[in-house]
Amino acid sequence: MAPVKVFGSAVFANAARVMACLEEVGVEYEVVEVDYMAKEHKGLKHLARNPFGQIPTFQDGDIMLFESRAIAKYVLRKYAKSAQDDLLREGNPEEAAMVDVWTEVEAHQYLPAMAPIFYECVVYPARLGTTPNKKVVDESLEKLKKVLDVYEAHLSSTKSKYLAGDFFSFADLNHFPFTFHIMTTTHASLFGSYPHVKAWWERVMARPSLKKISAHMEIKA
Ligand code: GS8
Repeated sequence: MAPVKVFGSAVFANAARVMACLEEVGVEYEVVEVDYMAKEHKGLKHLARNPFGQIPTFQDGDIMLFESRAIAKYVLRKYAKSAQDDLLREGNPEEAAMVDVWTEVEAHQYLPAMAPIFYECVVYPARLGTTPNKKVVDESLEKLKKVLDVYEAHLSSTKSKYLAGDFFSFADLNHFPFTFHIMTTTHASLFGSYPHVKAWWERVMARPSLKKISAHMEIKA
């Protein structure tokens, strides 16, 4: 069977999310490079894959998908071989609900607070050679601290190893790509003020799938 294809390399955080899921379920995949600097993602060929002209897109036979979280869920639903592989915990409505809650929290609280720091301190310096806009970064750090306060309280009160319970799930994995990049900046030190969050992150990064993908994520000009 032809391997599934991910359009966009792991340099793109949202593509890294998809690849992490493929690694988790052990599916062979082909990475098709999309030349971001040449704006290939805005060209007709890529727009046919994703009308919003974004990376990643994903092909599995006749099915073409975009939106990394939707792709990732498709991969987990289609290819998880055992209940242990099922990072969505679909066999257990209560656990699945907790996975959904922390997946939504990542998308709607965590990432919006973190994304401006990611762009200012990682993407723009690498791609455009700019220095971070201090006002934008400081405002985002304040927002991120408020979000991390909630994570710290959650992890310490539940005494759970992971966000949705004592099992690694899609909710944890979703935090991987952007947090990984922030951890390459001086703002990694922020996590030192949140011992439960820091310990959770170390557990998350011990996953072989994430270690493997993280070796390919460095953003260059
Ligand atoms: C976001 C994709 C995205 O912003 C998803 O797939 O999860 N919600 C979508 N992709 C970036 C590259 S990855 O950081 C991208 O394509 N940016 C260019 C653009 O938006 O034009």
